[in-house]
Amino acid sequence: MCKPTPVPSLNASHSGIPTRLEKEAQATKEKTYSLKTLPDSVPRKHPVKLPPNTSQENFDLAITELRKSLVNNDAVEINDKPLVDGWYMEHPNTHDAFHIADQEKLVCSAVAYPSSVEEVQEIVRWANRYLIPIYPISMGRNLGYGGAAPRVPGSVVVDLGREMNKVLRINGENASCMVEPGVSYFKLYEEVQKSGFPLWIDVPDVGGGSVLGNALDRGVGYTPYGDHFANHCGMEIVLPDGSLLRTGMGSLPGPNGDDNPTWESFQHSFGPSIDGLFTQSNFGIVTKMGFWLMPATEHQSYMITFPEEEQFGQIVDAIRPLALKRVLGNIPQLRHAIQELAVTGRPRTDWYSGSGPLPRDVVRDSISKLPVGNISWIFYGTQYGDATSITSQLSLIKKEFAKIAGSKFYLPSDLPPDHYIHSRVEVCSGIPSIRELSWLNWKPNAAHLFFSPITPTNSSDATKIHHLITTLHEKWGFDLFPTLCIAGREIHYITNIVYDRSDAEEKARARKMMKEMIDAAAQEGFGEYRTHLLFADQVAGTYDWGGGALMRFHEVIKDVLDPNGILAPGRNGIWPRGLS
Ligand code: EUG
Repeated sequence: MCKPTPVPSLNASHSGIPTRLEKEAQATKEKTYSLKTLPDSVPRKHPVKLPPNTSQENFDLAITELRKSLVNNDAVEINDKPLVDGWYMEHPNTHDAFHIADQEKLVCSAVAYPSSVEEVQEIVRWANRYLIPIYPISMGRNLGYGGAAPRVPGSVVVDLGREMNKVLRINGENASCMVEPGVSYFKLYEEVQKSGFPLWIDVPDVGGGSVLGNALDRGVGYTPYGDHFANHCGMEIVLPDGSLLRTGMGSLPGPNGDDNPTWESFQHSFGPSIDGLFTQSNFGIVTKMGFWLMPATEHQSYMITFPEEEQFGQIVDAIRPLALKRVLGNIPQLRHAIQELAVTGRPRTDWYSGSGPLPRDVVRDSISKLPVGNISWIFYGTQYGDATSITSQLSLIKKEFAKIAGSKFYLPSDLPPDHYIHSRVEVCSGIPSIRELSWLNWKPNAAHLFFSPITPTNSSDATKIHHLITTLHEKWGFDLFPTLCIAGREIHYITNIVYDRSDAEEKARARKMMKEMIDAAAQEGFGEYRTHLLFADQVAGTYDWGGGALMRFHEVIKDVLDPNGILAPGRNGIWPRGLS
């Protein structure tokens, strides 16, 4: 394939790469492109996808009016050009870059770029006048869960991030910040460094996402502040009627018209706590959000390997008490050996030329040649605090895991400089990275889809869901890439399904496997914490205790706040009256 263009820098674009990672990003992109067989774009099969029940004439009228009400000349773009999947750092806002269905299935009709909260309000009022569904995105990097794509094809995507991307303030004393939707982890990190305050941000596995958007989807990271929603403080929201709301202490006006001085200090206000209503929902557009930052500290990452596949339950049971007692410093990850192969960035054909899933003996032979040797599971943890407490924590942790036969403990200094653990050191101390993208070289034109059930932290439940997922991966012919984020009481069991975007048959198989996993898991009482747009209805349908009491509650709120059903209809399975 052709040589890829330079990766946009953070100086030039809100969604770009910081200077410190420019070389690595370019090399990663070039490697991925070297495996690409798909052209950058193909001619569109269909004309512009219009919003539902909207004639071309009304659409043109509506767009003309929208253009007039927004200040920037290029504030509205019609989605009529060829669709370009791009690359992680140049992701599209026109469709799902990781299209698990046809590339043209989930497309918007147009993209609007508001440059202020007032313009967001204008857009919402406009949508109500023309009954055109709008779909807000912060950065649109929700890859594996639908990217920037709207649930209802033909919606107008409201790309908040391009123009609204400021870190509004960083408070060094309060250890907090207030951000707009277009602030990525990369950007917040740079801004905190510039501020000079000794503070950390918390980052997920890859750093290109929106801090605000990730928290609204209830994403996680890997410092002690890893629960992103739990560490938010204060929101500003444009409601579906165009009115503006501030939650928490932001609802109490500050002196002289200033923002309330405790907005980023206390999460609640007086009366019900409503912030959660704006996560994984379609009840409002969040335009500002506060976050707590962690005081920088000493830290020590480590890795523990386990030789046997069957030790899985034992590992889970060893983690639980350590996590419950908060001996473990962060939400650790437990990964399967096959990830150790994938995260090297080498394609699967380097290890195996067959078509089905990698046979276990091939994984064993391959992993045996890597520095960790013949192992089945790898645990990545990090401890925090002063050197003395880290030492005492580590001795407790080592003692517990040493009870598992054949386990081995490593510090980063025990492993070669190109080992993945060094990227874990960064992620677990709040430095955003792109190393995790290496997985995307596993197959040509690779994309991924997450299956993300929650299980209690105990060996019998965790083993049950692990077997269910393993069996269905074998049945449908996919390599199993489990990454488990293990807390004291629950596990986010993240399954990374990697597929070739050029292969319609493989994509259909991945969709069928996903459907079957969702149903089979629900029958055993397991549900997903988050899912791709295309599976939202099915997942929402599994949370049906009491004859669907929860969804009825969501729908009552939806219809009161958004009687015209213009805001992200169908998001997380919540449909407005008359559209389900
Ligand atoms: C990961 C973790 C997630 C998620 C998607 C991916 C990690 C991948 C804990 O949540 O939703 C390595």
